[in-house]
Amino acid sequence: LLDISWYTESMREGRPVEILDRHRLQEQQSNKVEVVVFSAPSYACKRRTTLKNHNTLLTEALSILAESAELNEDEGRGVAFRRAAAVLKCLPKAVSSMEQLRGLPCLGDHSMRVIKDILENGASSEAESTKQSERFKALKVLTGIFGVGAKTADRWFREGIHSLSQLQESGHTLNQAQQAGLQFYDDINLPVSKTEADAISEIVEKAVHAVLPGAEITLTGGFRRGKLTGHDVDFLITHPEEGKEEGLMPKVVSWLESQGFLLYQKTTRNSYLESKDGPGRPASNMDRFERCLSIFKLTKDRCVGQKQGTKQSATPIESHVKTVCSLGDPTQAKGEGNSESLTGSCQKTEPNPQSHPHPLSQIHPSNLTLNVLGQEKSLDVDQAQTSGHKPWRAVRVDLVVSPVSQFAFALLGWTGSKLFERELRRWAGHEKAMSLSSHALYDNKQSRYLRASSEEEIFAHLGLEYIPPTERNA
Ligand code: DCT
Ligand code: MG
Repeated sequence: LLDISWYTESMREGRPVEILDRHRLQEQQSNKVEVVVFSAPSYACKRRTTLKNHNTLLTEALSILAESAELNEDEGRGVAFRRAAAVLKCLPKAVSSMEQLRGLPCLGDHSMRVIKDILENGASSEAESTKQSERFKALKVLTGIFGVGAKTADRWFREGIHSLSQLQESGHTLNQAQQAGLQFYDDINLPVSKTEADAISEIVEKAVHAVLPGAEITLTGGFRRGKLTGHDVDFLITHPEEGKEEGLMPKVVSWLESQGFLLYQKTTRNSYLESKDGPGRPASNMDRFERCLSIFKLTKDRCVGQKQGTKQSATPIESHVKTVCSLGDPTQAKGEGNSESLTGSCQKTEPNPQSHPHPLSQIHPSNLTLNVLGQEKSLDVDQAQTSGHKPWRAVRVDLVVSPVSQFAFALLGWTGSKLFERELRRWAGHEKAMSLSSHALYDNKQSRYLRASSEEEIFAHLGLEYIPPTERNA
């Protein structure tokens, strides 16, 4: 077999392929082990990456290092580790020797060292010590708060804040998102299941169709790629008639609010104008649609009922409304703005007054304030975390509205994975002199926008073979 240190040394000096091939030939001639050498295109958007990963030990270690780099705001290093992990994710088999990797792109010295450590010792000492480090652990806890990014977490960490309780004791003023993030911390850090995503889909569909019949809703993000869990649920909304989608988000949001489905929401208006913004800012496109970052209140019976196939007598929407109603006293919410519409909708849609008392009636009274649609500030984390008993959970939901003319770009952009998207844009820019965003594709050579009404057309414009969503899990 090959001498690994000789091999990595050669790799580092950038002269290995020919020599190695000759070496391998000699091996084969002398009837030694035949080595499967992997190869793959260097752009992740040219690879088919399903959820079947044969190298989880390697990719998990590299992902920890990527995460750590990202938490330290070292984007370059983060991307390098993400690329290394991604190339291993698409391999048809588990890697068993360093030699098999020599045909693969995206594996730098550092990633190679990590892989070698795992192949030789069963684990990466660097990934392990990163996981154990006080800084990494604290930054993970702090960025687990919705609305807290790496920068804020780092500032707090340097002030000696390493935990949620230290944050609460610190007296820092939190913005609304962060307050909600803290209040629903446990739920938000609990993976969302596909069943729960489907239940949310039903609610979103109901809301959208109530305010704009004919509008179309698509589940995007990880769930569209076939993932069974996610950290949130992402939706893209459009209407087949251009312009009909304008002003849709505020209406959807107030419908959802009136039904008691929102614990928190922040809507940002569409700020993309083709003529004005042009193709020049493709990387900063993610927040330029009409977009709503929200936290949904999902009653558990909706999902339990679906899972066990024992559908409740009430429709899902009705049973949710019932739950909200069973909180009873609307004066609880007085002065918080949403109580009136909440009560009103309850009275209208209460489906079955004879039904069993809802389990919510057993909940501790202090939790009732949670019903006030995220406006209530009195709860602390401990109180919010009586989640064992509460019959609902908080779920992060992202809603995006796109005009139908941009829909294909938005769909491609919001399906992910993040690395797949990054690589698509890199391919477009570096190989095709085009700028791809979630709004449009601009051809710099022809100085014009390339239209598309499907993802397939965009891949074709980019000169790429079409990769379906389930194979974009890079
Ligand atoms: N996206 C992107 N660049 C970003 C953020 C998001 O390209 N900076 C795209 C890719 C995925 C999609 O938006 C949804 O984002 P997430 O929900 O963060 O990703 P996900 O793949 O859905 O992950 P999860 O399953 O954990 O929700
Ligand atoms: Mg998602």
